[in-house]
Amino acid sequence: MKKIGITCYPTVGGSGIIATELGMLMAKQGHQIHFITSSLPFRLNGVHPNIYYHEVEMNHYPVFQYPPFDLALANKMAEVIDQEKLDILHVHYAMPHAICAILAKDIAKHDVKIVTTLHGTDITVLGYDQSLKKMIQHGIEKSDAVTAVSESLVQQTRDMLGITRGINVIYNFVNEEQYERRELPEIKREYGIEPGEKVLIHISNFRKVKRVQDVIYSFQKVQEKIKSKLLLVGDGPEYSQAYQLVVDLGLTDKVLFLGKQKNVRDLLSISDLKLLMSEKESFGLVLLEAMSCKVPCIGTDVGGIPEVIRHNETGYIIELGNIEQAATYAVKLLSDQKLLEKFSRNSWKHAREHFYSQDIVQQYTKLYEQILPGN
Ligand code: GMT
Repeated sequence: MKKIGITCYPTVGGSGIIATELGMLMAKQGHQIHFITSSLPFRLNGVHPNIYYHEVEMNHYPVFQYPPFDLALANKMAEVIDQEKLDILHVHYAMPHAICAILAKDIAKHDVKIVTTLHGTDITVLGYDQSLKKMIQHGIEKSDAVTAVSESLVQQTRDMLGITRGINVIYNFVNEEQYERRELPEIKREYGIEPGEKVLIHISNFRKVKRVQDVIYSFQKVQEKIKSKLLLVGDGPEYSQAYQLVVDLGLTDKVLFLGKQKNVRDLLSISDLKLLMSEKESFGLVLLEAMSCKVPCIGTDVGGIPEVIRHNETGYIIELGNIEQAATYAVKLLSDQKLLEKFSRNSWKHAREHFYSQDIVQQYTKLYEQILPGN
């Protein structure tokens, strides 16, 4: 049994989901898990005797223009390392979590090993920022082990930050029990989806990098040829622009803005095809969620997306911004029921064979064992 601390962003997002699911699976295997976060991770919904939650509390003093949250986090980490005698502190995101962990290790009396998982935004966005670059490099160099969620992210980390140390690729996974397709004709009816109508879906946090507009333009072309609807799930900075575009294109009766949704599985269960047309994406967890629910995907030739979608087998890879190409592939797939069913089966199989949760958890535990004393 190992004692493992986990720090992640506890709010919605793929990295928070992975960190929490990993903690829950490890707790089931008998490890003791200590979440150290600013609020309860949103996926941490069940109770388990091996799971503990340590909240980082902040006092607000008028002398500080900005409350020093990162320092409070490092302080809390140090406290938990000593009190609980943690073996491993696994942090998700180099910035700021790896830095906080290094500081905490320095402060704590008990020896702990730091594992940092890179999820993408810390490298592909923050890595450009000169005011943070050295800090991110330091976090990566000083961790006892570093993992990244795709080969592409490893390469980008090397290219952008000049990192030469070993980085292990450990792919993302989904909770298979949760992401299992169900037959839900009543939900289709409730959303006004007519029998025979195809459903396309896009799920994201509507950040600029997700290029939701490309999804809408592609759908515009698809619906000219195939009776279909588009579900847009999520919310974020580009939401209003996306909404306005749908109005301008006269597609309001065919595009459903569903906002943030907790039960993504049921929405995927009524979908035929998923579109992810991002300009940056280290992995694209939503693709795996879709594939696990037997939904084929079309994604851009960007970051880790081609490591998740098998072109011409589980979906299609298109050039970034190539709306025409996306629409052509979507029409090809949606107009051929046999092909669609084949891609749907392939997607499920690919998800189970290459991203199976138990295999991924084992890769993490093996890594922990490698860096712990006595190995
Ligand atoms: O994509 C986002 O905006 C959220 C971000 C996160 O922190 O969850 O996602 C990153 O980590 C996910 C989990 O590893 C990956 O699936 C996403 O591809 C990655 N996002 C980017 O690289 C833009």
